[in-house]
Amino acid sequence: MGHLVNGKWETTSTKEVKQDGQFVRKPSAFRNWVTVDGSPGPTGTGGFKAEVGRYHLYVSYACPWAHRALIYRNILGLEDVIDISVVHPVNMENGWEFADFPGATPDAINNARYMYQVYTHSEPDYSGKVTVPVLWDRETGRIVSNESADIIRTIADGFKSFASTWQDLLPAEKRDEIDEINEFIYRTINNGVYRTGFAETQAAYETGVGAMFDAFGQLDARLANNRFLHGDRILESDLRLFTTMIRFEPVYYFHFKCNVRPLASYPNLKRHTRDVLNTGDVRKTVHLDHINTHYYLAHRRINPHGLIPAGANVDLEGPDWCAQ
Ligand SMILES: N[C@@H](CCC(=O)N[C@@H](CS)C(=O)NCC(=O)O)C(=O)O
Repeated sequence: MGHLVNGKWETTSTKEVKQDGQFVRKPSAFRNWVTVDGSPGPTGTGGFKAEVGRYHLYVSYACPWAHRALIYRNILGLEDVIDISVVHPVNMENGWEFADFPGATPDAINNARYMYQVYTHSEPDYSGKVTVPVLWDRETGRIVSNESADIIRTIADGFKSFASTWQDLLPAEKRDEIDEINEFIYRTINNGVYRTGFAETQAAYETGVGAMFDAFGQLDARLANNRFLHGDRILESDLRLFTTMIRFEPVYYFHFKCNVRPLASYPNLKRHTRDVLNTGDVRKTVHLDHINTHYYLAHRRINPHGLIPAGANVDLEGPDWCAQ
């Protein structure tokens, strides 16, 4: 995976592994918000007023961070308000590409071949990583945000009046609790799977995998008496947990060596993942073919021959994963 340097694509990978072998994710570069009246959000500049048909999401169906944005668009009923372009699941030396694959699309806005060209359309001398999701503004021809944690909040807040099935996924009285558990889940699970899978020393791997399975134990206990993380209603942290957990059996357990225990041995966590999958149309946002193709074919450093293991073809339509 390459990156941009002063608007030029370089195929050498950005080093995200520290000397002690730990994977550390770089922060996102575009941090603006779409708001009801175009006033600035918690970070960034203003000027992005919520309007129907003005904003566009660039996503990969494989990516757990982009998946957050897709779930929000789906669960809040914003499919006719924010349209999407979907990249090919395998990002190699040229990064994410718009190319033929079932469910992938051309770039509907910039007609780019590569995602890095979308970034340079917005900022011609951009330096840094080229990631998805990206929230794009047609009117200014700029990237609003490439940070999924912000994108989901801006979608829920800014577009409330256009959402056909809006629900409060971040109630004010739960916000501190949600921020706290989000941080814990990000560190140990959402990013924890990458920390474990991309570790380059035994010690870094063991730190990552240990923290992750500790967290699974804690969440499984928390979910013993609660359907969702904060009670009987699905909220933001449930959706953020879900995008990692739905990839756990097919991918992370084997590919990222997260195999201390199978998901099925955490009955409440497994049930939670199944419940979220069967909430509304969330199931429609899960594309296992993109997920398996991406992880097993793009990460050649850890899977040099690009083979997809047989067990990755989890039957999400089977009794194990259907509403019970
Ligand atoms: N903090 C970002 C992370 C996004 C991210 O890392 N996306 C991955 C795909 S799963 C990506 O595009 N990686 C390409 C690269 O690192 O070059 C977010 O949550 O939006």
